[in-house]
Amino acid sequence: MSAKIISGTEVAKAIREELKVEVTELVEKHGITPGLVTILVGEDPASQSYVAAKNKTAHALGIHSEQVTLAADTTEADLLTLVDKYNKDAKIHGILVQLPLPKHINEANVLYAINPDKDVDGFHPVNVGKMVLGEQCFLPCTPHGILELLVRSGVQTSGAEVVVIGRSNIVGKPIANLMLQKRAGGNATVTLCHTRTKDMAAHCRRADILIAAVGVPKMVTADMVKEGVAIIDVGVNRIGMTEAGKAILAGDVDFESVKEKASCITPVPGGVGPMTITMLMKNTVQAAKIAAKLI
Ligand code: L34
Repeated sequence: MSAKIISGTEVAKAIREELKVEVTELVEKHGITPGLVTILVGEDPASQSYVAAKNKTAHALGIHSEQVTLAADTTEADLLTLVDKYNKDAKIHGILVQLPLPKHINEANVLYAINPDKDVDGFHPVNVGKMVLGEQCFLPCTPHGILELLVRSGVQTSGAEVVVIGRSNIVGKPIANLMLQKRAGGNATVTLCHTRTKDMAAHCRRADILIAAVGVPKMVTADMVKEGVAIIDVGVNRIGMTEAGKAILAGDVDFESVKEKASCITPVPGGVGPMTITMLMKNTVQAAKIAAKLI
C-alpha cells in the first residue's frame, strides 16, 4: 500500500478562502480590518522565512499586518516596551513574537507580557489554562492546524490510539491534550513519548495516528509503525543546501519508507507548516471579532 498524501497546502488553501470571505464581511459590514503584528528578534534564516510567509498570507487575506524586525542584541526591556505599545494599539488584534528568542531574553517574560486577548499564538498561560479546561480560547497554531488536517481529511480520532513524540510547549504538550478532549479531532487515547521514554518504537507501533514533533530528521522509520497508520509529520528540519542556496528540508519521519506502510501521511514541506500559518490568520480574525464583540 502506498499512503494517501494529506496536503496541508490544499487544506490551508480551502481555509484561507473561508477566511477571505470572513475578512471581507468584517470590513464591509462592520468597518473592521483585522490587524496582526509579527515581531522577530535577530536574523535566524528559518524564522525570517516563517515570519515573511505570515505577513504575505495576512496581506493576501486583507488582514492589516505590521512586521517589526529587531537586532539580535535588543534588550528584553526594549522588547517588553514594544509589546506594551501593541497591547495598547487598537488597530492590532494579534501580536506574535517569533520563537526562539536570543538566549539573553527570557521567553516567558515576553510571552506573559502579551495581552491574552491579543495572544493569537495561544502561548499565554491564561490561554494555555483555558485550552486545558476545554474553554473558548486561542488554540496554538500548529496543534490547531493538526486538528483541522485530521478532521478535514476524514481521519477518525475518536477511540484511536494516538502517539505523540515530543513534549514541547508549542506542539507536543498541547496536541496531546487537545486530542484527549471531547471535541472534533479529539476523543483519542493519547500516549506522549519523549527523550526518556523506554522503547519508543514499541509505543509507536501501537499507534493508529502517529504525530512526530521532535526536530530529528527522519527519526521515525518504517519498522517503528504499523500497517495502516495515519502519520502527521511536524518536523521541518534543514538538512542541507541546494546549489542555488535553497534549504533542503526533511521531516521527522522517513517519508519514503514509511509511506509504504501508512494509510495517509503529511509531506514536508507542504504538510503541517502551511497549516500553522493559516491558523494564525484564523486566530487573528477571531481576535478582531471578539474585540468588536461580534462573537
Ligand atoms: N511564536 N514562534 C511562534 N509561533 C509559531 O507558530 C512558531 N512556529 C514554529 C517556530 N516558532 C514559532 C512557526 O511558525 C514553527 N513555525 C513554522 C511555520 C511555518 C512553517 C514551518 C514552521 C512552514 O511554512 N514550513 C513550510 C516550509 C517553509 C520553508 O521552506 O522553510 C512547509 O511547507 O512545511
